[in-house]
Amino acid sequence: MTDAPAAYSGPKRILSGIQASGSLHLGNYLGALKRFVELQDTAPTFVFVADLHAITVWQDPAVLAAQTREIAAAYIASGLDPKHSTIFPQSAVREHAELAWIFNCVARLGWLDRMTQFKEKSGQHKERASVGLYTYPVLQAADILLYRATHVPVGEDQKQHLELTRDIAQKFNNDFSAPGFFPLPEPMIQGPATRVMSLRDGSAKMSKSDPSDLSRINLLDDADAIASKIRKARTDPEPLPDTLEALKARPEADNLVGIYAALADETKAEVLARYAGQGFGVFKPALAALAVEKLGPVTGEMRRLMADPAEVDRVLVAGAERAREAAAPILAETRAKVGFWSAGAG
Ligand code: AQP
Repeated sequence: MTDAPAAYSGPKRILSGIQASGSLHLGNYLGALKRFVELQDTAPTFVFVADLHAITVWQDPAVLAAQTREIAAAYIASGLDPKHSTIFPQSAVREHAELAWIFNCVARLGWLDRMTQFKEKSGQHKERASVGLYTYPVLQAADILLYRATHVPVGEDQKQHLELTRDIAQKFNNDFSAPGFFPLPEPMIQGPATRVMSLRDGSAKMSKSDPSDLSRINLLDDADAIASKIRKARTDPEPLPDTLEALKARPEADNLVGIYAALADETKAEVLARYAGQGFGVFKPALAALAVEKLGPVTGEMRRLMADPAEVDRVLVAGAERAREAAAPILAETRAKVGFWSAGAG
C-alpha cells in the first residue's frame, strides 16, 4: 500500500486578477472586486491587473497602459488597501511568463480542448484565435501557483479554469516527485452575484465585450446612466414572486433581485420578503437608487485616481516589487525541481 501524497501545508494566501481589456462593469464589481475587499483582511492578498491575459485578443498599444491604471484605480476605489494588499501589473513580474512556459509543458492538450471559455471567445473561427487565447488558462495557473495561493475569489465563469489549475498543480507535484509542492487552490465562488447577467438578456453573462452598452452598468457610469439602464432592463410584466423557486424560472427578474441582494449585502430571500407582490415599477427605482448609492463613491474615487496617474503608478511600482519578492523564491525552487541548470547545481 502506498501512502497518500502529502498535502500542501503552507499558509493561506488569496490571489485574483482582472483583465486590462476594457472598462469594468457591475458583474466584475460584484463577482470580483467587492469580494477581494471583503477577503483582504483574512489572509495576505495579491491582486493583479492581467495585462498578459488582455493581449490574448488585440489591445491597442496606445491605451493598454491607461487601461491597466484604470483597473488598478478600480481596485483602490473599491476599498483594497495598497499597504495591506499587493496590487501590481502582471507583466511587471516576469516570473508569471516563465512559470506559464513550464506549465505549458505539464498541461495536456486534451485538458485545454475542454475549456468552454476558449470555445465561446474564439467563436466560429478558432483557427484565427491567438495561441495565447488557447493557453490562457495555463497562464492563469501560473499566476496563482507562482505565489502558492490557496484561495481564489472569482465569478462562476472561472470555475473550470480553477479546476485546470488544480490538475496542473497535481500533475507537477506527481511528475517531479514533489508532494505538496504546489497547493491545490480553492475557488471562492460565493454570494448572490457570482454570475451577473446582461440587462438585455437573462441568458447571457454581463460582459465587457457585449456590443450593447445597455447590457451592462459600467463602473464609470453616472447616476443618470445607471437609472436609465435599470429602467430599460428587460423584465416580464409579473410582480415579484414570494419564493426562490418561482424566481428561478424568471431569469431577468432573478438577475435584478440578485444584483439588489449583492449590493445590499442581503440574501435573495430577504429581498423577496420585502418586495414580493410588487411590480417592476416599484422595484426598478429602488434598485437604481441602491446602485447609485453604492457605486457612486467608487466611481468618484476612480475618477479622482484616474486624474492622478502618478499616484496609481506609485501603488503599482511598490506592488510589483513586493510581488517579485514573493514570486522569485518559488520560481527558483520550481526551476530546481524541473532540473534547469544553475551554477553549482546538480
Ligand atoms: N457577469 C459577471 N458576473 C460575476 N462575475 C463576473 N466576472 C466577469 N463577469 C462577471 C468576474 O470578474 C473577474 C474578472 O474578469 P475578467 O475581466 O478577467 O474576465 P472576464 O470574465 O472575461 O470578464 P468579461 O467582462 O466577461 O470580459 P470579456 O467581455 O472581455 O470576456 C473574474 O473573477 C470573473 O469571474
